[in-house]
Amino acid sequence: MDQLSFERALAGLPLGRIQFFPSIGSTNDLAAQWASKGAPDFSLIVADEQTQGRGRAGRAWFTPPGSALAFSLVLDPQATFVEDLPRWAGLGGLAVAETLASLGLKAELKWPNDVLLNSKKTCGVLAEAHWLGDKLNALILGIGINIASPSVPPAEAVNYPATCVEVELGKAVDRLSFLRDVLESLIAWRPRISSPDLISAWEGRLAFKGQAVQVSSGAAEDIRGDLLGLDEHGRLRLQTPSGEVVSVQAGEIHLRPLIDNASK
Ligand code: BT5
Repeated sequence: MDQLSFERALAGLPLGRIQFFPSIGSTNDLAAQWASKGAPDFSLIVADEQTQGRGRAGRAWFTPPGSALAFSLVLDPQATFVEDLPRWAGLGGLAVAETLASLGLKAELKWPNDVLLNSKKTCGVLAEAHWLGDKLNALILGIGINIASPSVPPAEAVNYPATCVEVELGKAVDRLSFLRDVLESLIAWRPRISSPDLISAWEGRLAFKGQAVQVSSGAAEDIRGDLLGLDEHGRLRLQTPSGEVVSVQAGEIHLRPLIDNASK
């Protein structure tokens, strides 16, 4: 992997600038610095290895060299309302799920930001708002995808079972063409970021739909209920045992089907 191979593989896509790093701390951190300096819309930072890859709330994201895709896009927020920020993580997950579907794999989206294959996590999305003063300047959309088996962290290092695309597909996958397909899907969906279509497509691939789940935020009390779907902002809709329908904000939230004893 090098800068030239990315430029060739992504030729013709309406991207901003592309920067490739053999090894970097976190592509999201560098993308945020780039956004402050006025990176053009749809600029891409991609790394073969991350030494400080991040998940939500400072959790670590494992990206060893030679086996994963780790990249961040600097996106013009296009007048997104703040309450619609959860939609961006949905956009990232949807693009990865569509790419997996084109390979014949059934991916499910575990709200708010994971892509599951065979009930195991194969991709995480980290969407971060970048503010300049009180202006939403950019959206940093970071996506990490486990492609080959060395990218799968050891079981004791993860809080949810993990897998990778090649194990689930049973054959080798070209990382560059996978990235191109994800970007094509993102490019196609981005103009519809505020549309009901995005929510329906996301909801159509939602994991645990109709099942009893528990959502915990660490700070607030856990909420239990049947997972109904998404509301118009991309928040999770649950029906609690009392029959009340509540919307849960994205953030420090973990989701578990109640029939599964896994704990996060
Ligand atoms: C996420 O956070 O899943 C978002 C991950 C986003 C990573 C991308 S890579 C490019 C860009 N640059 C960055 O620095 N980040 C983004 P969260 O839902 O908080 O899940 C984090 C948890 O997933 C960790 O605490 C581990 O338990 C688990 N984990 C870490 N690495 C993993 C991997 N490679 N595969 C599966 N699970 C992993």
